[in-house]
Amino acid sequence: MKTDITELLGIEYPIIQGGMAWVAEHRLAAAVSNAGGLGLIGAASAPAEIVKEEIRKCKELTDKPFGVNVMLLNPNADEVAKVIVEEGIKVVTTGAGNPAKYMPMWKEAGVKVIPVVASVALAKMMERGGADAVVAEGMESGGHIGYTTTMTLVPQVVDAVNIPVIAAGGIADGRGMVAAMALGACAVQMGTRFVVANESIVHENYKKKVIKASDIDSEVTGMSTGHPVRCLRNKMTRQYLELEKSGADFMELEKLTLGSLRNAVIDGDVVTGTVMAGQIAGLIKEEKSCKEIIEEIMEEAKSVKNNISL
Ligand code: TUI
Repeated sequence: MKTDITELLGIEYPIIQGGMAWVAEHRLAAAVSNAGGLGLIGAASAPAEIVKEEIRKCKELTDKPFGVNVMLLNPNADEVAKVIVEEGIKVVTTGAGNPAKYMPMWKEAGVKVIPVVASVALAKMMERGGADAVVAEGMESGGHIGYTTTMTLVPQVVDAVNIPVIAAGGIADGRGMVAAMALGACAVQMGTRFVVANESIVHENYKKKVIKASDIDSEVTGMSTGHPVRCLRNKMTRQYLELEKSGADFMELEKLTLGSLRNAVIDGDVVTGTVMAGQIAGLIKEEKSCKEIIEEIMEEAKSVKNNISL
């Protein structure tokens, strides 16, 4: 299947893996890339040295293109941005901020830059700054989110920019892919679906919680502090939301979630840890390999497309 994104990135299928903190490490990224999509290493809050190691390990597992996601709240983002150039990475996605200050360095090095945006305004700004494409991420997504749904954000971003748009948020199967393409996207980015992949190093408890989740099992914490984060409901979210309602200050809320994503992903603490996942978790019923996930989505997308009669 050829789209502007498969051509731009030199990949077989228009499917990109989200750059999820703690989850998107070299094994998952290599598996997605080997299956014909674009795998990403999520730099999250890691020091640049660790990101460099992850990149090198990924290169050992695949000779297909893969990218790095830079989380712009990372205090080590400046060093990570340089490692990307030094290691000859060809594709970067960014999240949780505006990557303008790294754009000249990356563009000069020939890196394809694809910022994740949650608004039309940022999409337009990124296009002016030289972005090669944007990921329009709706608030159905897991993790740090914006305020607009995928259904409303994607067509508005498509109309506002002249670069390829990748849809993210609430997509986990072929129906979602076709719907995103009907809105004008030329690829999809998926996070939650790949959390529950065989090659994902996420703790069993976390995977089981995603599989057990229904459509209404996620919550958004941090609306009051301007840092909305979607995760599955548990003791932590109940405490957090109660504290938020009672007007607790930012530091008190931060204390509750410090290290809590790592605790959930690595140690399997799904009770007091942060279990980031999108609203589409309810659709995910079993663990599969990245190859099976991607092939099934492509097959389903083809048959859905052929069955639409207008
Ligand atoms: O970045 C993400 N998702 C993430 S990052 C992350 S790690 C984290 N954990 C807790 C708190 C904060 C971060 C977990 N999930 N998605 C891409 C994304 N970017 N969603 C929303 C945005 C965004 C939001 C505001 C992008 C830009 C922005 O403001 C732009 C500006 O001008 O600063």
